[in-house]
Amino acid sequence: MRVSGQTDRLASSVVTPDRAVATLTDDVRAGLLSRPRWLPAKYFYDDHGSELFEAICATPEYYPSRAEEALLAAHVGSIVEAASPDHMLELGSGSSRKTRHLLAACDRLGRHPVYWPFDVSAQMMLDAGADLVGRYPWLSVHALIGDYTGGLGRLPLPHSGRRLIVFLGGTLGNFEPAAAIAMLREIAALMRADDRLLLGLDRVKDRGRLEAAYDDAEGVTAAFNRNVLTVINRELDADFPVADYRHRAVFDTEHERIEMRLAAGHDHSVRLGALDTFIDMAAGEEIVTEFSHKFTPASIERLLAAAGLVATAHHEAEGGDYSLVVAGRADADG
Ligand code: SAH
Ligand code: AVI
Repeated sequence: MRVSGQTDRLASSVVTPDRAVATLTDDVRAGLLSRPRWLPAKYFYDDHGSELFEAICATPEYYPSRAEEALLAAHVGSIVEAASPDHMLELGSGSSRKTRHLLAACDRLGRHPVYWPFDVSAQMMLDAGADLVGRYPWLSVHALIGDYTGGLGRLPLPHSGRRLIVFLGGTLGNFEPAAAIAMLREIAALMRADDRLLLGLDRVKDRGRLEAAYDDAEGVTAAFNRNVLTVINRELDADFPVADYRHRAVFDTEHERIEMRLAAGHDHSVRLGALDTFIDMAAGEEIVTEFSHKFTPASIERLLAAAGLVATAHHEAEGGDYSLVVAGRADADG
């Protein structure tokens, strides 16, 4: 792995999971050999997929990233003041681009937390860490490489000091409802009375805008979606005809989620070399590749409550497009 511009202020460690995490082989066996066929969304994020996600954020249709950044820019002072962090842990930090607002506000307010990004996409995270230590001479970055679905119980954060846990981008929406609550409970378990969670969540809105955000005219999201098949071809000696799969993004009103799918363009058989098997795909047959849940103020409150958390501030984008929520433990005094 390339670590550009490494200084003594940029360290990294591989996170030891609390519990066994399924391998790509396990997931492909469970997801592609069953009906409906599915794949976990985390496999989008190889180096190329991480770059494609950044390109999605720049498309005119993908409003969530801009909406979240605008909310951060507007409210970052009060968020940092309330949290007064000594340690900032960010789940699914990616390029850490929006995190700069938080770090700049920390600097303005004379708080100099250690930054702990945690991501499965190591190269993107290390490049981001190198950039951040270059920007902020006071900053120490400790990058945590791993899969956060393996648990948060063994992170090497020191016990003392106030924590701000950051989970941006609406990424919690990529969890199914029960898993989202379980994840928030694990986050709550890391928090003491004064600690804060900063959570970005996308909101339910009209189907047209939602589906366009996940099917941009330039085809960047389509390329991101198909990239998961390229990952499987490379890692599992498979031969998906990647270009022949059609990208689909459908809003499911009942479950309040966008479903991304890949539809086979024609009848074909796919070799899964590492699993020593084949699957037969019929023309039009779909693989579900991602859920992206959308929320309402009421569903956000319920989600937090189910995890023992309560909102201490809720910043909403104009028209209710997006929510940036600051939360603390519900059992904290005051
Ligand atoms: N927070 C950034 C990036 C969001 S994209 C933003 O708001 O722009 C989602 C990020 O979560 C990616 O960087 C991806 O690599 C990471 N990710 C997805 N699943 C993960 C997992 N299971 N464990 C750790 N990181 C994961
Ligand atoms: C990272 N995650 C919140 C994005 C989302 O909107 O669900 C991933 C994404 N998928 C397609 N476009 C963006």
